Amino acid sequence: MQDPHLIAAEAVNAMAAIDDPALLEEVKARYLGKSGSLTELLKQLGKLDAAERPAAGARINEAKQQVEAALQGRRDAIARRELERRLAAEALDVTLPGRGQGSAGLHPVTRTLARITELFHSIGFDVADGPEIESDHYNFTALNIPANHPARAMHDTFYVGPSDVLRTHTSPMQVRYLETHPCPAKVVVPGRVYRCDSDMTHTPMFHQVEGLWVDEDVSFAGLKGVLVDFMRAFFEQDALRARFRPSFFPFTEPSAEMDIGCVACGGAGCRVCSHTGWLEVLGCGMVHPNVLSPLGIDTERFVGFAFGLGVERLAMLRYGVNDLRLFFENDLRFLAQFREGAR
Ligand code: 2NL
Repeated sequence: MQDPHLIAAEAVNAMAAIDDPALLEEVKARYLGKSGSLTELLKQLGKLDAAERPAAGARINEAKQQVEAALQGRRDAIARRELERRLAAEALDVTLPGRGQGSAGLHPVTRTLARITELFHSIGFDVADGPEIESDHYNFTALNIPANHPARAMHDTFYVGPSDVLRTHTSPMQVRYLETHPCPAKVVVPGRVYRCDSDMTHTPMFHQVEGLWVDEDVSFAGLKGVLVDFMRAFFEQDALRARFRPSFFPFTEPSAEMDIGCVACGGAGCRVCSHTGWLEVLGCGMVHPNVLSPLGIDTERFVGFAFGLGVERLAMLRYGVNDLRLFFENDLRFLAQFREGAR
């Protein structure tokens, strides 16, 4: 019988220079596999005298252990080398300064929202906000939008339950405000609103500011004065022209839409105003008695006016942004232009 220790020495020698794990397993098979040379020796044990077997068996096992130890040593060395290679390849200098050192700023829509509410606050309007998930009672019924009104159809409204919706305007919060504040009431409600609508000029979420003034002596003339003054202050144009066209909303009567002279061309006609010289900027009207009466407000004594405007639209006009989608992409090259001081 061959000397198992010689075979082991040969195996250890053969493995010593191997770096490739697959090659290493091949060499292992040659010695320890089913028909490996040490395995073959074990099979020959039976041919020996019974007296010689224990000692021979022990020597073979010793030799196998030597080979296995060398094998494990190689496997560990290969794994260690692989780890070192990866660590070197993926080296990271954690002491380098970070890249995000630019200063942050408010989003242009946020800035516009703040500007609008500040202007109304400066003439005595309270500022309130409320839930974005509303019951159809507050979003529709309380606003004189009956059950079969087209504004309730699925294609306009995101339903989040059988009778809960993502608010389609901030008016529901104004109803809540009237429930909790005695008249006279004078409030603006800024916030996110949702409509199931998405194209070049509509996003499923946008921002609105609605205003409401209920008192004994508010009038349509007062409504016009407040809104014209607001637009002149917002666009910083003292001579900004304005006009009111008759319109319809279920919650106001009479209702109107307000146009201002185009702030891009001064009224001469351009692409921004579709060559009309006018820009539609908001909807408004005298609050419908059907909205006030159910709230216990005496409509013989109190009158209200209300308006709603889109914040993205005013932000586009003020900053000269020609694509609504820029507000939602959050590309820092766009946003950086609106940092404080960038104007
Ligand atoms: C638009 C039109 C409008 C209102 C909103 C309102 C709220 C209450 C009662 C009556 Cl609680 N009206 N809000 C009134 C007229 C128009 O918004 O085009 N918004 C973008």
